[in-house]
Amino acid sequence: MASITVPQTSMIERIFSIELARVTERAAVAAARLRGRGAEKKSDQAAVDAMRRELGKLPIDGTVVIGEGEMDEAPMLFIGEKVGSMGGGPKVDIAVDPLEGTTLCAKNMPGAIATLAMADEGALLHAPDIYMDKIAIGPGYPDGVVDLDAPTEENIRNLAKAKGVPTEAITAMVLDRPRHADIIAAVRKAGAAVSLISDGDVAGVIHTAQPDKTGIDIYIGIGGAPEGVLAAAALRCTGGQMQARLIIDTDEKRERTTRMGIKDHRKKYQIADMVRGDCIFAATGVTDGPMLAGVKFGHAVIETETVVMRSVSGTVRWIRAEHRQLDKF
Ligand code: VTB
Repeated sequence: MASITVPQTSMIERIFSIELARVTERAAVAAARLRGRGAEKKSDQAAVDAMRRELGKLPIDGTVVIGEGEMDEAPMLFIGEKVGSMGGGPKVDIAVDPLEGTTLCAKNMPGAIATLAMADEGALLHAPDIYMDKIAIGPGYPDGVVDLDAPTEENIRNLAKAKGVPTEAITAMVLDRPRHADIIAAVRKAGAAVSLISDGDVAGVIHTAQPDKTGIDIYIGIGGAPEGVLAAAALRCTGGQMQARLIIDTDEKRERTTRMGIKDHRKKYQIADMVRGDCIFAATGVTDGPMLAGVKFGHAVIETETVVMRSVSGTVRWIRAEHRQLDKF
């Protein structure tokens, strides 16, 4: 009988996709216990603790490259921290945002998630915790249909043309910040609609991957650079286009960026520059949102909803889990 040889790395990677769901599930449940209590720091800490504990159980030799901050400012899941139980296990880069949308969680508003991405060692952009200019669209468009450096109105018109719809049928998602006043005005001037979010631009970018479900065609604006790398990992799995550039406007940020090993401070990143190789992305809902349901605490069951994506196959799995050993959470 012919034997089937499964390449070891892809086998390991397949197994990890469900393992990563466990990690984000635990972080989401820990944060969700503190939903709506106005406790941003506490809920973030609970998610960090849970995520770190679960990552510690994985047979990996992992390094946090996107984390809670630099070593001196974050006691846990800091950039450079080693995670995983195995010295001899696969060497991987880990990007985490244990609670993306701390304010959303504190106010029990839609869209808080627990999220992480994993890729081969050296594959993820080591982004400093500064702002990043971002533009993203979903799959199925010719390369370059929108451009980070093109005027917003032009991007909207080109996207509408490529989609075969009038600009009135396009919706752009934008973080609701005063710094985006010009972008918002330009989107509306082009005839398109703006969907504003108060936080959570990892999910914001991912919305563009499923425009029929979310109603979002394009994501535009300035958000966190770490969130940008996580979003790029998701789009690497679903397909789609994203361009980004770090915003380095002080000497201090210049120094931090250089310390992260980034030489070209003006580089316009494409997805493949932020995630150089295959990756797995996972996210679990903390509060109810358009993408993921939040954690539900029942009498005997805790329910979670998680999405896990693999770039190797492009598979996107939606995992609704019922957890019964409540003492473990
Ligand atoms: C975004 C968003 C985050 O920060 O990256 C945003 O995804 C950008 O920073 O959820 P400002 O809040 O300073 O505009 C968050 O809102 C919070 O980390």
